[in-house]
Amino acid sequence: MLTLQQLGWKPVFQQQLAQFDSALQPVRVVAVQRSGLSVTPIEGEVRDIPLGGRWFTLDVEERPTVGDWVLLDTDTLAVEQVLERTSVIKRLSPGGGGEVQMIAANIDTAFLVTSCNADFSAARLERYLSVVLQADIQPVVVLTKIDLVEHIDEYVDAARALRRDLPVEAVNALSPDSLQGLAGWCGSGQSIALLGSSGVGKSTLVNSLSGHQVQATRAARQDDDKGRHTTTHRSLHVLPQGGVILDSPGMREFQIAEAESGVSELFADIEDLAARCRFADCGHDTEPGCAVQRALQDGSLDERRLLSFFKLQRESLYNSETIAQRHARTRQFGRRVKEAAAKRKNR
Ligand SMILES: Nc1nc2c(ncn2[C@@H]2O[C@H](COP(=O)(O)OP(=O)(O)O)[C@@H](O)[C@H]2O)c(=O)[nH]1
Ligand SMILES: [Mg+2]
Ligand SMILES: [Zn+2]
Repeated sequence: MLTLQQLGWKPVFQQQLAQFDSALQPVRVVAVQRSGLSVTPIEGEVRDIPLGGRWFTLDVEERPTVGDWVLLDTDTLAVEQVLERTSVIKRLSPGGGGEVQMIAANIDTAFLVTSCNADFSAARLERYLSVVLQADIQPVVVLTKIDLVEHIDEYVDAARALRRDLPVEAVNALSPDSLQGLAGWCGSGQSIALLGSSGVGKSTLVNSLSGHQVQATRAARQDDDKGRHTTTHRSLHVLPQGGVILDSPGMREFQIAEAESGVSELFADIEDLAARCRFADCGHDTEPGCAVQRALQDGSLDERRLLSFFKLQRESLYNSETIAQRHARTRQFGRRVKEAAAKRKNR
């Protein structure tokens, strides 16, 4: 039987219990299905439980997601409460319309997984980093498939250049011995999320870290080096080192949502430069006295990084507005439904 602590329970969750009925049982969400959840064992078994209709009237961000701690009524198995999260990873849903997609909650460390081949993209890692820093989660870049390339250092250096003090681990995900460097983040009480495209080796990492086959993996297609989606449900696994790891399906695109402060944190050096421009509203283009242009010219600032900063800043602002508009529409709709119901009553 796993204890709550072994599943990542922390004092911040314990403290929240005082305000709720003490008969409610805390369980952790291991997977989300269309109309229900899988949760950590009750009486020894992982359970699939339905999610009552009232949850679907709430915004997706308020509904339980993988990694959440929820309180169950043990008689009816109804989900009564989602405990306040310590962190949450989300992105803009690729479907559009300002929908947010939840990826994981209550995460301490995110492994940003990319392979040492065509998949490697500094720009994509910067997307993940913005979202992870925004959520106050420790990022670790995990470069996989080092057994397949000659010049590992090129990838390691490119990853290290993304942010000062960013941990970067180069591994062969198939070989447990090469994963020693990740152990420091996998200890008791730690919850780890994996972010990365399909086929980079996320499920392989989960298997090698677990010491046995817990996740289905599939060979990447040879022709274009893009993997197929083999992880159908996000899922949570307890590691021998004591931590908990969440596998997730590959993400083809990762549009950042509401990550302004994460973007600022990742590009703090550029923001510092911008603060030194002669004009407060400098566009960092042709303005005289532009400290950003000066840094570009003297080589202390990389043009790729600058363009990436502009792009992510714009994207984050734009997406935050789209999300805010959708929230407003949902609220308005809710009000209209209530008004209509009240009118019917008064008739
Ligand atoms: N040679 C080698 N193959 C790897 C490595 N990591 C993953 N693979 C292979 O890449 C394919 C995709 O891995 P998988 O874990 O399913 O990727 P996921 O989509 O990110 O979960 C599988 O065939 C793995 O065996 C690695 O470090 N080295
Ligand atoms: Mg997988
Ligand atoms: Zn400027």
